[in-house]
Amino acid sequence: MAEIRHNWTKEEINTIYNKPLLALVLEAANVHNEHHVFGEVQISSLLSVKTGGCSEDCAYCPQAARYNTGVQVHALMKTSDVVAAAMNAKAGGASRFCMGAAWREVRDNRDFDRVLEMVKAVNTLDMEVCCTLGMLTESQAAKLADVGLYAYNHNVDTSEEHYGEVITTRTYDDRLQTLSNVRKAGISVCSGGIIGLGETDEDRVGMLFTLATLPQHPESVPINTLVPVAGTPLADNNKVPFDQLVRMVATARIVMPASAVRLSAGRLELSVAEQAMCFMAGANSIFAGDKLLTTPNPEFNSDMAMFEMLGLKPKAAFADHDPRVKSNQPQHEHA
Ligand code: SAM
Ligand code: DTB
Ligand code: SF4
Repeated sequence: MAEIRHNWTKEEINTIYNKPLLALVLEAANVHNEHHVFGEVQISSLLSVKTGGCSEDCAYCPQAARYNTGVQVHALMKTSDVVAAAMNAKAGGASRFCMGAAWREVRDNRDFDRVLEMVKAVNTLDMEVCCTLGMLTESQAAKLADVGLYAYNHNVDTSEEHYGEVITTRTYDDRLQTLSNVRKAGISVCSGGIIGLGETDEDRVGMLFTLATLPQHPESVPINTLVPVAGTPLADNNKVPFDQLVRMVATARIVMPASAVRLSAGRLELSVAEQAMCFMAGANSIFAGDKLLTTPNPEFNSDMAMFEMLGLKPKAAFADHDPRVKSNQPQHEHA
């Protein structure tokens, strides 16, 4: 079985990323088959619990207050509405429910108390509860863990070198500090990034290098393709050619063999055949439901038709803690 390594060099990752495409996919498929149940795909559902009006300047984001994107600002939702959405998602086969807030960071106030209440409530539905709320301190992470938060999403987004071209209102180190706070609290880490931000292949390799050399790999690695939104500085960026997405997915799979690789934003632009190649290359998680946070995602029924055609099966919640399931057990630390 492919060893789980934390000492990858950029050169090694670069060599993998640049292999002939089908050789790369074959290698990734083999690693995938060793570490995961082939064809099993985790379904996550996303809900924006607080939308728009964000103080940050993330150049891709429709929710940044400083760009005119037409996104309707919405204060923090009521807990009962969030629970209803989670029940709906569960009925549709989702095993993970992720609540997103357009915040720079969490503040210790009544809104945070309400998010803690939401986490507690969704937890009773026997789903993996995930949040993405911006930067967290160690004590905020501990509070989320106490109420049963399963996972926290916080993306590094791109390479350390390219980061300043995309976001200036916080640093790469701020991002890494939050990931470390989440890890310390014993919460499962979800961290990946976006392609299509104007980065080079070297930056893509650099992003995977950051993730694959963390002391423990993120359990979940979302690979988003930029959804260009009118009004944001990146609205007119070139479309990412499909083979580059496959390279990214396959390389992530090879360098982080036990992690879930999530084919995240951007699926609406992909055909079933293109998505199939991503699943072959090691993607084993998606966001389902016709909306991501503010932008559209494939219709639930068309995703189910794709699952049927490709023979994919939704993964059960908490399967990683089930000793009967092949591999992907919580990782032990290696040097
Ligand atoms: N505000 C929190 C934060 O920044 O961590 C949580 C929500 S934020 C919208 C979550 C992630 O969504 C971002 O880190 C980014 O990777 C992704 N994202 C945002 N806008 C996107 C877009 N237009 N296309 C693709 N991914 C996007
Ligand atoms: C992630 O990596 N992608 C999701 C989730 N984590 C929070 C968000 C995608 C957002 C796409 C733009 C939008 O819908 O606003
Ligand atoms: Fe705010 Fe998050 Fe959007 Fe950045 S990505 S502007 S922090 S909501």
